Formats: sequence, C-alpha cells, structure tokens
Amino acid sequence: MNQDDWKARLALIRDGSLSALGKTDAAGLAEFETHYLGRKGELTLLLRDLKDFPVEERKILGALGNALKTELSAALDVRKAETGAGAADLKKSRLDLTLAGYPFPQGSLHPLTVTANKMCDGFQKLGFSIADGPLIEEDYFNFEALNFAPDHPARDMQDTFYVDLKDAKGGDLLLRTHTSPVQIRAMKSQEPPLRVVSAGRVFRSEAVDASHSFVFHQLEGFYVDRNVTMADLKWTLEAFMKDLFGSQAKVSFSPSFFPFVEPGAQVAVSCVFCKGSGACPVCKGTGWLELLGAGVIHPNVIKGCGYDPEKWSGFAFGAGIERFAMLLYGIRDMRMLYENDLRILKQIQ
Ligand code: FA5
Repeated sequence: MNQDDWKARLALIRDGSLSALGKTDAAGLAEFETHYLGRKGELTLLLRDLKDFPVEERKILGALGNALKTELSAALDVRKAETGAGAADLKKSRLDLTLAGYPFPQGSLHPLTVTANKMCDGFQKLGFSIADGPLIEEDYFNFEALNFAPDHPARDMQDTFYVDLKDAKGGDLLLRTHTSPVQIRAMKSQEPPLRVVSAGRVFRSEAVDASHSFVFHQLEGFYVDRNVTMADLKWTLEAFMKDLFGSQAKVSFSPSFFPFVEPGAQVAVSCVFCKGSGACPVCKGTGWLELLGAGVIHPNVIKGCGYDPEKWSGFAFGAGIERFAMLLYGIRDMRMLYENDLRILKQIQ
C-alpha cells in the first residue's frame, strides 16, 4: 500500500463509520466501538500498517489517522449521550454511586490522651500555658534543682532508671521520675510571673499493680508570681476539680513531704462515685480519692532558678493522669489502660 492508497482507505473508514454511527442505536454502540476503534478495529489496523512507511510519511499519515480516531471517539460519546447508552452502561456495571462507602475503621485518641487533653484544657481556662520537657532528664533537673540533696533519703521516694550515659557536665542521666523538672526548665528560661502546665510520661522502677505502673503519666502545674500562697493553690485546684468532675466535687488537703515544696500536701477529691455515702470499692468507703501532690514552692528552688524568693513565690502540683482517667471512665485497674484491648478501649471513648 502506498501513501495515496492509505489515505483513500482512511477516507473510506471515515465516511463509513460516521454514517453508520448516525444509524446505530444504544444497543449497537459497543459493537460499533469494537468494529472501528477496538484492538482489531478497522482504524486501529490501518494505523498499525503505518509501520511499513518511511518515517517522514509515517508522521504525516499518523497525524491524519489519530485525528480521525479523536473525531470518531468524540462522535461516539455524543451518540451515546443521544441514545442513553451511558445510562445503560451504568446499569450493566451495577455501580450504584448513591451507596454509602465501605466501612472505614476510624481510629480515636487513647483515653489517657483524652484525659490529659481535658486536664490541660481545664488549666488553660484558668490562664495556664502549656510546656514540655525531655523524658531523658539530667539528675540536676530531676532531683538537685528540686532540693533533693545527692544522698538525701527523699530520693528513695522515686526509684529511678539511670541511663548509661552522662550529661555535658558529667552528671547522671536518667528517665525522669516525675514532671517536676519542667518547673525548673521553665523558670530558668522565662521571667516571672509564670503559669504553666505540662503533661507527659514518667518512669519509676516500681512493681505493677492495679494502681501503679513503672511507666505512667503526670500533669505538672505551677504558678509563680508575687504573694502566691496556699490559698491560691486551694482555689485553683478546687476550680479545676469542679470543672472536671462537676460542681459537687470537694477538695481536701493533708500534710505531706516533698523536698521542693514547703508546706507540702497530698490532695484528694471527694469520691465522684459514692459522694462519700459509704461502702464504695473505689474510695474504700473513705469518701476521698488521693490524686496529686502539691505545695508552695520551696524558697531554695525559687532562688536556684535565679528568682528573688523575697519577691517571688509560687505553688506547684503534680497529678497522676492515670488516676484521673480511672475516675473519669470508672476503671478499677490501671493495667486496662495499657493493654490496648480494643474491646475495652471502644467502651471508654
Ligand atoms: C510527685 O511525683 C511530685 N512530683 C508531685 C508534686 C509536684 C508535689 C509539685 C508537689 C509539687 P508523687 O510521687 O506522689 O509526687 O506522684 C504524684 C502522683 O502521680 C500521685 O498522686 C499518683 O497519682 C501518681 N503516681 C505516683 N506513682 C505512680 C505509679 N507508680 N503509677 C501510677 N501513678 C503514680
């Protein structure tokens, strides 16, 4: 076949196909498409013959052939629309675009994250900002700057995992045992007044039981300003507990020792389950649930951070987030929060 024969053949296909298309109904359009444009269709085969032509001719003829292909495809689409063949195709494929999508399993936040967020939200409403601190901490920030002398027995209160490395000054590095080091880091890097909360993971070498773990979470809060007293601490914690547990919640303080506060206190909230009415397995009938340690920041700590303790005072508290999650979701065993059994996690959203 020479160039002219090829062009004549193309013209024949064009005339034949376009006139046939006008007479083809919806049912015949698929066959029409196969006949001209399919893998072994007339136009496809004619285009395939181009391989025997010299390159220059192939370019010119190829452009003509492809133009017809485009023209024919467009005309076919128009004819499909005219005859309703598109809708027929849709029926054949049984694709119902109105159906809902396949179920897509949705993740959700872990109850401990939800609890930490709720607690942070509560303090943000009271004007606290959020800070963070490292999990691998220097002995200085975790103990020394918090008024724990190197060999003081108070260190035994927090059994510690040491890391086999030293900090830049040769001091010990350890997994932080509480969130209180964030107090020091914030005070050393900012000017008072300061109102900060910080939530995160802490580590202690402790046996695991229903209310203890060796990895758990704390929320630290502290406020440094002029003339801050225990009364400010009491008001703040009461406002926070009422916001979280409802207006009936009461807060009680009993004396306790932490080297970095003076005075120090254990803080309990009235049992949200039994409201103090008696035989309750959660508060063991006492009507109170211990949730956190707190106190007025020790002047040694204030001074060590470079503030004048004659001018500045503050309060601080550290709460176990697991204990709050247990109260909010009615969980009796802390281990349920770590096992990540979806059957349980789904119930405590
Ligand atoms: C502290 O960690 C102090 N840093 C708190 C503090 C901050 C006091 C600021 C004064 C001023 P304590 O060891 O009591 O204190 O821990 C605080 C809370 O963490 C406890 O009330 C409890 O809710 C939780 N907690 C303590 N140990 C564990 C544990 N092993 N597992 C789970 N939660 C724990």
